[in-house]
Amino acid sequence: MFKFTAFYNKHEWYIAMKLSFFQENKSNLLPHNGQTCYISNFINDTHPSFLQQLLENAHWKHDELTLYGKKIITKRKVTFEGDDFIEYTYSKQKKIANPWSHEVLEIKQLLEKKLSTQFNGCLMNLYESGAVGMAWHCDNEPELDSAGIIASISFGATRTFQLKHKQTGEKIDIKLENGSLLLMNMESQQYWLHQLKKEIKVKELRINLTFRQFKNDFSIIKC
Ligand SMILES: O=C(O)CCC(=O)C(=O)O
Ligand SMILES: [Mn+2]
Repeated sequence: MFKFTAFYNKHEWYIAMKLSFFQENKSNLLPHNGQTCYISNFINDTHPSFLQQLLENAHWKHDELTLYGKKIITKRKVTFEGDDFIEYTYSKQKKIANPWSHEVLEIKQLLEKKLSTQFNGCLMNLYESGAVGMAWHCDNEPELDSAGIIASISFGATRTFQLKHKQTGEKIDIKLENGSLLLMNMESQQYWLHQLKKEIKVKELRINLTFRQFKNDFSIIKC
């Protein structure tokens, strides 16, 4: 449970303060080395059409990665939206942000209001069914603000998100439900890997929006 003591480090304070809007205290799911918090029903029933709108309107494309020198086309589809000139390179592939769509902007504004912070990019994932997942990785690219957070919103099928400590191998499972919000600070990226587990029994699709905070000096200043 969050306690507002002087012993929190910079990152813990950050998340604790960002979470102060929640009526009930939310526990950090990690035993050490970072913070990850789960909030169910962040997007409530008043927004039932988000999944359909995102499915129809976003520019979905199979993701391309370079792993061990080989180009791989994933089953997962992705799209990247963000402020002008935001670029994101992961797995040796550079993505240039598409302009914010109406739906994603609406969610971004809700998040920013609730968390009193700002996001300048959102990587979105589309998993057609439980047969599609995402392998172990961490999101610690240099263009992300090391004092920032990643805010991950889920729509559609409930899926299992797993965290694994890089040194000790400790594992934590989190069920990500429709409308939920998962917050991860950057310290957790340093010490923990995460993956979206394949679950063959799940037949429904899922869309995930990961709002990110890019460093300002990585985006070119508009003239
Ligand atoms: O789909 C998810 O919940 C995980 C997404 C993720 O880890 C990523 O986009 O980096
Ligand atoms: Mn990730």
